[in-house]
Amino acid sequence: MVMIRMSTQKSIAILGIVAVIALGVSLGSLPYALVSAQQSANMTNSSSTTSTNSTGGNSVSIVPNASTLADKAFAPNPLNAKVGDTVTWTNKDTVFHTVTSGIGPSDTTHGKEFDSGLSGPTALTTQGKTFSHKFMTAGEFPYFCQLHPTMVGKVVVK
Ligand SMILES: [Cu+2]
Repeated sequence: MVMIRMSTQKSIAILGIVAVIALGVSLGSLPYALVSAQQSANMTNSSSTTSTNSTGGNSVSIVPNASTLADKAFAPNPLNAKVGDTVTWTNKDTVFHTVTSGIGPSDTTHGKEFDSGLSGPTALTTQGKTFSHKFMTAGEFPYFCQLHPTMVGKVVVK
């Protein structure tokens, strides 16, 4: 009886070990499955990001009739960029606009980060004029038009 019980315990122990090994194998393959799933998800993300960048670059348009379009005045909005990227805005409207950092005229630091200005060589006075700014730090950079402060946009730098 003792021997039988021993062997039963042994076989239970062996079964247990087999079960642990089987579990280990299945658990071991689970992380691999998750990692490969994440990798393929990342690859999908990065390829879609790449295609967005290759078509849009770091260019923002001030669209026609921008003064009436609020957060649709700038396209794309928000613009996603990387640290060190230069973003170029092109005035595709027929009237004078500005690209001025800050959330609006009441923002006491408006224009500190960047400002195409109300005069000077970078002023977006007419159709086709461009203004560029290089972003050296990560963060969210809201901007607006000084002439039509309802025009708002944002650059997100990562
Ligand atoms: Cu404007």
